[in-house]
Amino acid sequence: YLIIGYSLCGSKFCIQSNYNKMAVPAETTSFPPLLTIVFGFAAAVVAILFLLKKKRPEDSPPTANLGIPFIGNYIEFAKNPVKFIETGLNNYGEVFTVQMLHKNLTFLLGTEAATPFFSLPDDKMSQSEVYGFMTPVFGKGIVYDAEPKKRSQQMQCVGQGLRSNRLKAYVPKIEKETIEYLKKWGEKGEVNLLDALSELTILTSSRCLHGDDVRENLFAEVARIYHDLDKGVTPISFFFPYAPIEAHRRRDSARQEMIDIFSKVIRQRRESGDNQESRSDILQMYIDFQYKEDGKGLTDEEIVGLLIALLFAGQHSSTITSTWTAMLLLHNPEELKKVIKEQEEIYGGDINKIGKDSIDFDKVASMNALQNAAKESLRMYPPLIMLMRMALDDVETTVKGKKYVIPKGDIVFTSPAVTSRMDSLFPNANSFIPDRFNDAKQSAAFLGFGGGRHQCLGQQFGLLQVKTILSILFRNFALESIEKEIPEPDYAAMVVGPKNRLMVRYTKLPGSVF
Ligand code: X2N
Repeated sequence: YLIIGYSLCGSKFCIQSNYNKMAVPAETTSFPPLLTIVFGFAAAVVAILFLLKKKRPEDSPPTANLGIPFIGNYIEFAKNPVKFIETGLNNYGEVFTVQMLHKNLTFLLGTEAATPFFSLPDDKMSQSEVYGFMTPVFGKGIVYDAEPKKRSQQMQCVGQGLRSNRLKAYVPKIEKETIEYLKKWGEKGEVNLLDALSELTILTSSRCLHGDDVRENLFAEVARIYHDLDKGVTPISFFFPYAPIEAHRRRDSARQEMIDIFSKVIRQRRESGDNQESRSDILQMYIDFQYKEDGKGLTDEEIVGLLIALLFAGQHSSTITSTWTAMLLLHNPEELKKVIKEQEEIYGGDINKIGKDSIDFDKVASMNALQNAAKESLRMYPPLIMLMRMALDDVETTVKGKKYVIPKGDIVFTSPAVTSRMDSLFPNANSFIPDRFNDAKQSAAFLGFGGGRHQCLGQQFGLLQVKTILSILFRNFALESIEKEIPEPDYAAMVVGPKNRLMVRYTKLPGSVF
């Protein structure tokens, strides 16, 4: 880098050396073009960072080089992060470190190596440093940006709204939205499944999360604002969350708008004495929530922050999962047959006659084949292809008994996308085999919802939402994929879904509710 820096500088801009004094004509030494200065300066900074870098201890993981020197790692990572990590796994094994500019990224793949990633407490494996790029979306002091005590209480509050006894109340809400939405489809036609399920998912999320009042009076506005927030999470935001770009300006004003809208709703609800009985949505839970220590409630900004975080978390993951699940079932007729047969058993009738029958929590809970299909889709195409932590201390891990020490300060990665395709964990990893989740070992290796200490709080809710939607869809329409191939995942996205459109042909079934 010093060489590049000097030669760039030296070519136009006289540095104090005899060589240049003689070789460069006087007029070109007078004023250096801006680009040259910038380039030279950047190169010098990088060079200094390299020179200052501490040598890593003997027992730290092997260092991988996966592209042309210096910037190759970054380029290969940005092009296709999953392929990048897979190459590392094949060439260096389940633990390796990649230097990206001045940072060390350490990858832990497979159950054994990733154990400390999932099980160590936050003061060793920390989320707040690496997920800081979400803070301008969710807001200051929300989730990853909250101090530990506050965060664990927020998480408890979030968890409560997304678990067991609460879930029963969400099924009729999801059912109502799904039927209203599918009504518009008519007798037969063609749709882009990803777009359709994206629209349907945000409608169902809004009804469960925000409640009937917001869903019925403010949905169009909330959906528009959510769109701006969502577009504010780009690969650029991941590296520079506050870069002065248009997407970030829109993101910031969208968050303010969200606060303005919901502050009014919260005030109205407080004034009219709403409570958990009158409103069975998550917003009401947050309004009534009290922190344990001081009995104080959440501020309006905190409530809105949590609502945004949940909407964001649920929107992409559920849309993507329901789309892949439907698509993979349509491309695997034997597996689709099992799912249809299960619907017929639960509803006690032919698939052509059970569209009118309503759905409830117990029915959804008994849809095991459908759930295995959804989990298998998540295994093959996890929307979160990688998860991250910052090592706040030296952290030990082992691979086949061999010990490695990850130095303090490393950014630690694991990858559900890569781990899920390891044949050692999932035999025939590239085949769609939903029944594999009846096997305890493969079930335990599943990373579609992360795992350990910070495993997904929304997993029951997400599966409930996906299963309810797909049950209603399959009982009311016969579907056929127009696409000959299953599309590739779009690894350039922050939350990874199918790259291309996914057209399906549908025909209303005779026993349909419509
Ligand atoms: C070549 C620059 O660099 O364009 F949301 F309450 C809410 C998400 C963690 C994504 C890591 C890929 C970087 C490509 C760069 C809540 C449901 C959560 C949980 C492309 C040009 C959020 C970072 C993705 C790096 C890949 C963090 C989500 N359940 N949702 N092009 O999740 O949980 C929540 C939790 C992550 C990533 C990347 C590129 C709780 C480039 C230029 C170049 N990744 N990635 N959630 N790339 N370029 C969530 C976990 C949390």
